[in-house]
Amino acid sequence: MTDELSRNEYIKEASNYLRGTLAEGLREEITGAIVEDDQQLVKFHGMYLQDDRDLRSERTRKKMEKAFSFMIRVRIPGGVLSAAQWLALDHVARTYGNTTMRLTTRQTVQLHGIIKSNLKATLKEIDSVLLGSIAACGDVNRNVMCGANPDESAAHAEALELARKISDHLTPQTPAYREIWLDGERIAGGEDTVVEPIYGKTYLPRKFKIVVAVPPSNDVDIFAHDLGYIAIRDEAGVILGWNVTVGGGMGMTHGEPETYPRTADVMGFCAPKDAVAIAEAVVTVQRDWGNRANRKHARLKYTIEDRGLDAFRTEVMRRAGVLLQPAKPFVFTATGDRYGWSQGTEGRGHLTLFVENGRIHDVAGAAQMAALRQIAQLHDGEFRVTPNQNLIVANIPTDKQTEIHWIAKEAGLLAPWSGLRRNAMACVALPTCGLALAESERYLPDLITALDARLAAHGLSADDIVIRMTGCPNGCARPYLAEICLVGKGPGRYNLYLGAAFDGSRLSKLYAEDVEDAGIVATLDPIFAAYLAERQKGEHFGDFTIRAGFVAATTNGADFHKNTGAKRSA
Ligand code: SRM
Ligand code: SF4
Repeated sequence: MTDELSRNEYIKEASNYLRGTLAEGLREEITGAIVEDDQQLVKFHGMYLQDDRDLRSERTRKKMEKAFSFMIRVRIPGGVLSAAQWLALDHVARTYGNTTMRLTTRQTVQLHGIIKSNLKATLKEIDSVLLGSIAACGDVNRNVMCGANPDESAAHAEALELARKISDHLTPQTPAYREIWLDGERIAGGEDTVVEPIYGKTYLPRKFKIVVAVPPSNDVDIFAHDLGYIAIRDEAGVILGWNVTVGGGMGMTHGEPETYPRTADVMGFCAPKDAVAIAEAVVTVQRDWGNRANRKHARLKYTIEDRGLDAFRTEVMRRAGVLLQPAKPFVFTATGDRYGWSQGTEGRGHLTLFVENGRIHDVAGAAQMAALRQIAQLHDGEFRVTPNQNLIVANIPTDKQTEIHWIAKEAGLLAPWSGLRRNAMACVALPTCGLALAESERYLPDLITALDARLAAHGLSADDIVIRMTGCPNGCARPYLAEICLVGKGPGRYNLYLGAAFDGSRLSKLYAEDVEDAGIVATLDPIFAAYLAERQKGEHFGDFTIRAGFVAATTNGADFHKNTGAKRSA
């Protein structure tokens, strides 16, 4: 190893396949935290050490340790859970967590507020329903996403099968997870090729994300991910193979233009039998070519910018032993979820629920945890977390549909929402996220109420407009692909980006910097008015803001920071 490697590379190398001193740290009762190197390693086990940021200053004043607890992210390929699994997650959230469940933008469930001494009990209960959190975070392949649109049942089943196969194939093999959390027998270390045949001792240079999409829905936001598969079907709906996309990503840092979000490139088309081999080859090329010195330049999107798509494709084909064919035509129409009932096969129905920003809790007038628990006790079908932080109760037999409908309605999971709210996402941000610069999940609902009042005044309430907010530029709610994008800059301040495509294919552009929260409505209102007055038939808001000259189009990630700022004064 050379001195140029980032600190995390040394931590991984010395960790004995992700063990570090986690087992010892768990027994250390004097603190609710774990040592710094283990904080990096525990991510590979699907956990983050956090503290309640609302309590920070008070505890510092009282000379107390921060209010430490852990967030556990469960690995759920394609977001599909059985009713029994739902009930187990609900139980651990109420017994050990902060009594809420958080559906994420990658179709997983996060449990917040678990103190160190409860980690093992929580993970054992999760394991008892055949779920786990290994590799939900860390420098490895994360949860594999899969389109959730219930109108595409047959294709969904095949897409889900691929997502699960890829997920299994790329799950780390280290026995450390079983040993540490589930009291499994300790197994001695070994050669990299034996313990981790795909990753080796130092795993990947950075996180890695894979999705499977079924057009015309782009609910997974395929262009935001390191690797993606687009189902290509014949006229009868049979999947002929997959277009493969590479090099998407959202994260950037304010004031560092060498970091930027990027939309993925379509690299070619592969037959169904080759899809997993392609995934392995893409991962190993990134393992070997990715930047291990600078973590801000370590994602696959930068490897592809640095080496070029052609060289990358050639190396992937060589390693996989597969000749990629030219990509086939495909059309995406939208990134949102399809709410309400849709018809499945054999008389079964699917009900897509609206869960605001993915947070399930029991609050006055909306006992959502209780309602979903009741549904899970009634229903032996599936629960599917969508890529938009919502939930589908899938495959409900006819005789249970009315009862489930009313339980969901009563809990506020079915109410009619405006075009803006039903297309909204916010990341978690404060108080748990250590990287948040501004509020997000706790603020966006109120902002939407204020924006909705203006949209109603313009007669635009029913129009689908995608809005996303994050508390920092890391991009956890994929904001740069939203037609209205608000990114936290500091307490109560946001950068406003406009001009992304409704189908998720084009990034936005900076329109106004450092907008105070109180000024967001006034900044957008004249643009809404112009949209009403000047839009063409069927024109989406993001396309309009470019055609009408409010922002320049971003055609490629590397242009993201060029030609920014308001072009037309509102
Ligand atoms: Fe994220 C880090 C939450 C999806 C890009 N993300 C974090 C952490 C763990 C903060 C930290 O490192 O300390 C956040 C925990 C907050 C909390 O209290 O729960 C966090 N990310 C989330 C979730 C829960 C947001 C949500 O509201 O749903 C999503 C969990 C996904 C999952 O279940 O696996 C989540 N994060 C994403 C996405 C969207 C996606 O993957 O589709 C992105 C952008 C896509 C991408 O990766 O490029 C994303 N998260 C990041 C980044 C920036 C990565 C980069 O390349 O720069 C960080 C920070 C980092 O890695 O250094 C980050
Ligand atoms: Fe935290 Fe930033 Fe991700 Fe929001 S975007 S959850 S503030 S890391």
